[in-house]
Amino acid sequence: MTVTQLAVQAALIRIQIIKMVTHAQSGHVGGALGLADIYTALYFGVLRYRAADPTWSERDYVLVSNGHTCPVWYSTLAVAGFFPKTWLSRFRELDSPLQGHPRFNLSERIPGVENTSGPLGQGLSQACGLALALKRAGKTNHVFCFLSDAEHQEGQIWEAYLFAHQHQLNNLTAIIDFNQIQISGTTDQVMSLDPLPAKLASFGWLVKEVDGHAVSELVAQLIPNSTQSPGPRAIIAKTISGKGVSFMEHDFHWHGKAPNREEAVRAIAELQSTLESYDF
Ligand SMILES: Cc1ncc(C[n+]2csc(CCOP(=O)(O)OP(=O)(O)O)c2C)c(N)n1
Ligand SMILES: [Mg+2]
Repeated sequence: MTVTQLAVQAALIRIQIIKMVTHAQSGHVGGALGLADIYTALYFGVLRYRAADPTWSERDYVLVSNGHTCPVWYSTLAVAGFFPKTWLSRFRELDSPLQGHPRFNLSERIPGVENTSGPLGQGLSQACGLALALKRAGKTNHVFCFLSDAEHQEGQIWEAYLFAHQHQLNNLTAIIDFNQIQISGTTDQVMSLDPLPAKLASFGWLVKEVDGHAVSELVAQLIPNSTQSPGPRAIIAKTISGKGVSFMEHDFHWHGKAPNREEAVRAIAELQSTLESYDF
């Protein structure tokens, strides 16, 4: 895909996020909107997968630790063809496959969803186990794990960083949504993570800091083995929560609030106007 096509895809995903959370009248828009460019770069420029065969043995894996941001995951999976877009309108309904936090069940798989998430702090441990198993089996699948910044305030994350370094998991990439907000304020107000890059480097990880909205740069940085790292990689993506909707950007109050109808109409109009700015 060209850079313009990727940007258009990201805008369409953002519109879908607004629609599904508004329809459900609950869910998390801030982090989801902020992550749309990274999900787009990953799924349409980097990952190996077959949407029609989601358990293809050679696929790369995406695990999500910050499960509350799943509107962006579900929207991306639908656009990529893992399941019909009609599923999105049942987001958070009782018995819908698309719950407010993703669930993984071997006997009832949701195409493209590889882990259960919601309780923050656990996803990197899940990803470490998977990456170690793949490595020991001599497989070349790569494991990507999305994390939020605020979940770095939990101890289990740091245990996983130690583990991945110990086992030199060079088939593992952590993508950190560094939006500097959390449920009740900024990360600096609640419990500062600074200096996060130096902390991760001191744990033996290769650290890259990227602009989480520069799609082509993201594609280049996310490609596995582009860095020839002997161990695990962390991509710290500087993002803007609520990106693309002016009245949601940088505002932690939109971490987990559903727009009302009038706000949704305004948000979608803004996102559509960015679409019109692209020269096709
Ligand atoms: C273990 C655990 N504690 C608390 C919560 C409730 N909770 C949901 S999101 C969140 C923090 C949000 O900050 P961040 O993870 O950075 O997400 P963002 O708002 O940037 O999307 C919290 C405390 C949770 N999901 N899991
Ligand atoms: Mg955050």
